[in-house]
Amino acid sequence: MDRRSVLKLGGGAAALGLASAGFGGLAQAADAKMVLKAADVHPEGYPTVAAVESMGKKLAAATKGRLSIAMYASMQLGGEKETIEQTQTSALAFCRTSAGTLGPVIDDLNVFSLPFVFRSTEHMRKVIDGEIGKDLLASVTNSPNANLVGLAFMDAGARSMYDTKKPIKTIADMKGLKMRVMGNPIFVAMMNALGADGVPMGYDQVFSALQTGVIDGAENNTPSYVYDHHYEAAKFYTFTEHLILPEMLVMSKIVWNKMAKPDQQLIAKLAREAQFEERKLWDEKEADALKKMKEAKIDITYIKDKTPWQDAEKPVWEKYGSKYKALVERIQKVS
Ligand code: GTR
Repeated sequence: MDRRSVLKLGGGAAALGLASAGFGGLAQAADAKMVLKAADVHPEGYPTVAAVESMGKKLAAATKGRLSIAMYASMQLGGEKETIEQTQTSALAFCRTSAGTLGPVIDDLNVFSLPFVFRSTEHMRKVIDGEIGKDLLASVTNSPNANLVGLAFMDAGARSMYDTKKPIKTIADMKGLKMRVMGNPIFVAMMNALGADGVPMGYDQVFSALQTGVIDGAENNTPSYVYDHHYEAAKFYTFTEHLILPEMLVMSKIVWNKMAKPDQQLIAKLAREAQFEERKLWDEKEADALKKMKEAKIDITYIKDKTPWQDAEKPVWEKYGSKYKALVERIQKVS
């Protein structure tokens, strides 16, 4: 592609990875070969990565290779905040991210970041698969400043505490622990409500922060804990399951708007399929992660009665929950 063509393409060209030689600008975009760039913080083989790669293969098959997806896994392009920003500016076409990291960009999503908002992962699945999920994807797309299109939700199980120091058996054991959380004020408050010290930090820094003692622990689901290596540094895992936080697949609105309607429809359909494909992979990966934790002799604690943990989070609900009251009521009604 010559320099003039590149200039003509403007924003979005990078994410589209317009690969075909001789592509002469947007007027011909409908038949141009596009490699859509996607990013994920997790490594190859992780359910979210595999589901988006599979979506890319289906996209390539359906368009005879005209559209495809190039996955940049393992934080090659930075942490989640960075990849969201790259998607907003169209340096990336897709970003798979946690709803928790997107909350500061699209406020409605913060409803999922309220501790213990779901009764179980089954409850969460029904919510993201149904009308509420649809409405929240629309909130992403309709958010005037986000510049993103909400395509799909994905499973991420339940998040629990882990640390390098000692088994966490009761809330009292949380006292004074420096615990990493995602960059969202709700999570800092959530940790502080338990007596710990919530430290917001990008996911790309967590492993080394655990190793060097910059933090004492973090919280995450078991596949992230195992496959992103945190379990090599933090040997104590406690099933508090305080957050059941779905993942999201979002697209750059700049890139989306450059696509023909049938391509948009195809992408939306395949993203919805990826939501269910990831779920199957998720269940397998969770079982595998637990097996690996046992093999590695991780000190595992189960919390039988979560009521004290839920009660401790009441101040967080009081501070952050009231504006999501209507949405929370809808969520609670889903059975
Ligand atoms: C993982 C999630 C990532 C990221 C990470 C984190 O479970 O899949 O998207 O949010 O947690 O804690 O930052």
